[in-house]
Amino acid sequence: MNEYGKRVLEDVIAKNADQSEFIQAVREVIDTLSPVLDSNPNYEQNAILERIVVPERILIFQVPWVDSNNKVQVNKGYRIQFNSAIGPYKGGLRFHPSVNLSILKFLGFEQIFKNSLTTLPMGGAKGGSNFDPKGKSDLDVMSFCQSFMRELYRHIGPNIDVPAGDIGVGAREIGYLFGQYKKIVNAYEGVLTGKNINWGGSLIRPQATGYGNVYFMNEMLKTRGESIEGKTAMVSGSGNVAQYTVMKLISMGAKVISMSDSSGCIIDKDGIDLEKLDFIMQLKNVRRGRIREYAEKFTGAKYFEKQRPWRLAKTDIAAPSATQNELDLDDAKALFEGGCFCVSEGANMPSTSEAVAFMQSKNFLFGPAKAANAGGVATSGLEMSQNSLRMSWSAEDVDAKLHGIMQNIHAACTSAAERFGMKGNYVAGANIAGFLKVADAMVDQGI
Ligand code: NDP
Ligand code: 2IT
Repeated sequence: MNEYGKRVLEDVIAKNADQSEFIQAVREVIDTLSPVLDSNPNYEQNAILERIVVPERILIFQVPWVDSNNKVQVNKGYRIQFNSAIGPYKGGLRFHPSVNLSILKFLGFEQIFKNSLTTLPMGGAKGGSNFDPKGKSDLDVMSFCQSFMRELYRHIGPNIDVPAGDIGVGAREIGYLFGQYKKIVNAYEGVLTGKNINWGGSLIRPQATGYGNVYFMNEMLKTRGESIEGKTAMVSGSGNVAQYTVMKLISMGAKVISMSDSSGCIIDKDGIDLEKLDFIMQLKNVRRGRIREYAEKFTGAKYFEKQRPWRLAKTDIAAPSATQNELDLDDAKALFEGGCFCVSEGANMPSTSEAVAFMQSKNFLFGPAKAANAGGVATSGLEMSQNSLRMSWSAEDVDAKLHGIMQNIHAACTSAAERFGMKGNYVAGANIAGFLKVADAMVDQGI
């Protein structure tokens, strides 16, 4: 590892010893940047690494709200404004009981490079709360969102910081957050993305992360003369990203055999078709039920409590689309044994470092999250443009732009990896291509 990189990494580890996810994300980036740092002493002279690993601003605030039993509840709210070198802060909000500083810092850090890869002018941010929307009534969720926004509004704005969804934050939550922001600032502006299409959202934004990941996967497969058509595919998760990943995989001719939630997973050897996917979308988006019900409804499918899909069947390709570190070394080994050769990350950092190293050693086509799932935030960027223009583009238009962006990201990763002697390494390619644009902007803008 480059000496400068090593020094900064050691400092990050020493100062954030309890933040394992954040350290995991920083280690991977600094590790792959070695050849860039070797050939550009300018970055060390400008302390670019020291500055890029520290958020420009961290906001932590109290979120008190009254639940439907008239009981006062208190949650913790966060917004990490990580880097604004190439545009206003941009990134999702996650509502999940596991949310803490380490998880939000890893997500915000990765968002810097992901947003840079999209080629759109967006800095990196992430936020959220340890609030758990699961099992809560719409009124409880609204009450929480309103309180969350009562503090957050003063720190965000269409040219300052534009939050969006992530785990536990979908169209419902964005609606309540937007409604409260609008009331407080008395302005109708594009301060959040992922809005409903009827009041300022972009067509294809709900589909974008999943569709984008499949477009990216297809680009990787093309480099080996392969395609999605006829492949068996495994997907994890059953939320926004997973649903539209499955939809696009089906439409491109794959047979998808798995999905999951935080309670367990289903394997359907007959394949999940569009009708079965519609059942899942109703189940998850409307009834907010558990994936277990899928196996009760469709004979031929089996439910595995507290398990992840990777070791339970053979597959050609896989798209982990639930959460971080959900695919470990043993999972990667099982995938390899089963003939899998392509993994594209829909979720953020779903593969452990050991799993990534193993898959790369076996010559997998491995699409890292920063590149593979960038279609979501890219389409958020397109939503921001439409809001600024006071226009809305057709679904075909947005989908074509998304497809083009994913092809460009694939090309940028490929050429950056090649330029620095790591041909075929999409992890290095994504980190380097994402970093260069941000680092050069930081140098240009001074301290
Ligand atoms: P959703 O909340 O819509 O869905 C999350 C899914 O993952 C659910 O099926 C959920 O299960 C499952 N899940 C959540 N946490 C865990 C856990 N700890 N263990 C096992 N399963 C879990 O979120 P999204 O689909 O939006 O997000 C999924 C991933 O994609 C995240 O990593 C997110 O950061 C990433 N991502 C999202 C983007 C977006 O635009 N939404 C863009 C880019 C990346 P359950 O139903 O039980 O809660
Ligand atoms: O991880 C991500 O890229 C997201 N959750 C989407 C962020 C966004 O601003 O659309």
